[in-house]
Amino acid sequence: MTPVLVLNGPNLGRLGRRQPEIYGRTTHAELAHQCVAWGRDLGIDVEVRQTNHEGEMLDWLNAAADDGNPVVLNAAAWTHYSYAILDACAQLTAPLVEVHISDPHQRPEEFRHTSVVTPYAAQVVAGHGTDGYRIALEALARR
Ligand code: CA2
Repeated sequence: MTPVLVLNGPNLGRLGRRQPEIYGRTTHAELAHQCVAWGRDLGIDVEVRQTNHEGEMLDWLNAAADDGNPVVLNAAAWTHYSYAILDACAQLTAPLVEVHISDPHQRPEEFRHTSVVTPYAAQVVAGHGTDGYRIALEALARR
C-alpha cells in the first residue's frame, strides 16, 4: 500500500519544547507516534518525517510525486515564501492536505497570511493544534 507521507518543515522538531502557548506540549516524536497510530485506526500506512533542510523536503515531495503518495504537509515558515515548495506541490499526483498547528491567518504577522501550498491542497486544516494531523489523515482516508 502506498503510504501517506506526513512531512514537517523547519523548526517543527522543536515541538513541545518552545512556545507551548502557540504550538502545544506534544513533542515531534509523540506526534509521529500518534500519526502512525491514527493511520492504523484508519487502515492507512503513515510515515512521518521532519527536516530543517529545504532541499531534503523538495527531494521528498519530488519522490512523492513520482510514487503517487498522498501527502500531509506542514511546510512551516516555507509555506509563506518558498516558490520551490510551490513548484514541488504543483507536481504532486495524489491528494495533498496542508496542515498548520496554529491558524496562520489569525496571527498578527502579515507574512503568515500567504501560503504557496494552499492552491495545490485538497484541504487546509489550521488552528486545531496537533489534532489537525488526525483531521488531515481522516480526510485522506475518506478519499
Ligand atoms: O502553525 C503552524 O503549524 C506553522 O506552520 C508553524 C510554523 C510557522 O512559521 C507557520 O506560520 C505556522 C513555525 C514552526 C516552528 O515550530 C516551532 C515549534 C515549537 C517551538 C518553536 C518552533
